[in-house]
Amino acid sequence: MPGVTARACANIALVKYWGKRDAALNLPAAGSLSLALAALVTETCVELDPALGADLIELEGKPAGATEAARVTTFLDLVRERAGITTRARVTSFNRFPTASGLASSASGFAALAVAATRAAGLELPPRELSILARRGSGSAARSIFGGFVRMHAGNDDEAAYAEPITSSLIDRVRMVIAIVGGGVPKTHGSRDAMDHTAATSPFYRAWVDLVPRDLAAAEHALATRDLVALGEVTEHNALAMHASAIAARPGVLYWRPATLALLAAVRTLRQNGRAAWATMDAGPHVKVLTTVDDADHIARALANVEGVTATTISGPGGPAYVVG
Ligand code: 2P0
Repeated sequence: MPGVTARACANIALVKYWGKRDAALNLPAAGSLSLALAALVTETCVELDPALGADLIELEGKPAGATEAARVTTFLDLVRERAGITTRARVTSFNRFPTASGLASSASGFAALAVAATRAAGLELPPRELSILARRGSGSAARSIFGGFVRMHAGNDDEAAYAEPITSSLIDRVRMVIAIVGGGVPKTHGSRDAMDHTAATSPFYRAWVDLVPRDLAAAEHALATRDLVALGEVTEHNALAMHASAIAARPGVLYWRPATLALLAAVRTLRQNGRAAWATMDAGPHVKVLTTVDDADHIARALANVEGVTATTISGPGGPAYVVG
């Protein structure tokens, strides 16, 4: 049987997802809002093969580790159950990310897997159904089914926790500059464990969950009114609030390195000098800067000079996940 190949873009949340209401269904505790990035693409091929006794999973050209393989097989089981089949699959996946970017992405990975695996199993799911399915693999993957700006609904059951695109003419103006912080950074906490640990132990977790709906409303208003400054302000504020809740866990979850703080300071200086620049950080030390087409080159050059930054990439908005060819 021929394989099906799909591509999906990674996304960066402007209003973050950090915490679950239900681990079994992977329901988020709150909504989120993201921008898909064209520069960060995962390509995944799924080939169903009746001769296989078990799924064969290869990531970046190497057999997947036990934990990753189990997570992919659990996801494929959902697809097989839905399609009424039991055939095992050969899965190969590559991140077409800038070299040594240090940006692993479960979002683009599970979105590409959802699209390729459903098609290989003979299912034709509409995008909303694909986003619900991708969520079961990874919460942020629900957003990577769509391009541009995307809102994820918290939902209170499986069918209500889906993503959908948000139309805004700001999409033509925005860019993201990714500043990679490298050089001997110890392995960070995986976001799945870290968000559970934050929810269980941080005195600021409840405040974080209560904050998100207000930040989502502000971000959606900014998109509707084409107000980049308002979008940027809520983006930086929301990232700092997410990290504050994580830092206050016991023990604290601290992703930042000295260069992360230097980048945050540099972004503030750029802003004081009249540039469009707002920072956001995820489950790692890297800093992503929301900016404009006009300012992106200047910002990338400025951030490349910050000590501890090993690479910078400029990305435009990405499109939806799709089957190749
Ligand atoms: C986000 N992150 O909204 C946030 C901000 C990381 C920091 O979504 O457990 O890998 O697989 O649902 O999707 C990372 O969380 O977590 C994430 P699971 P996921 O982009």
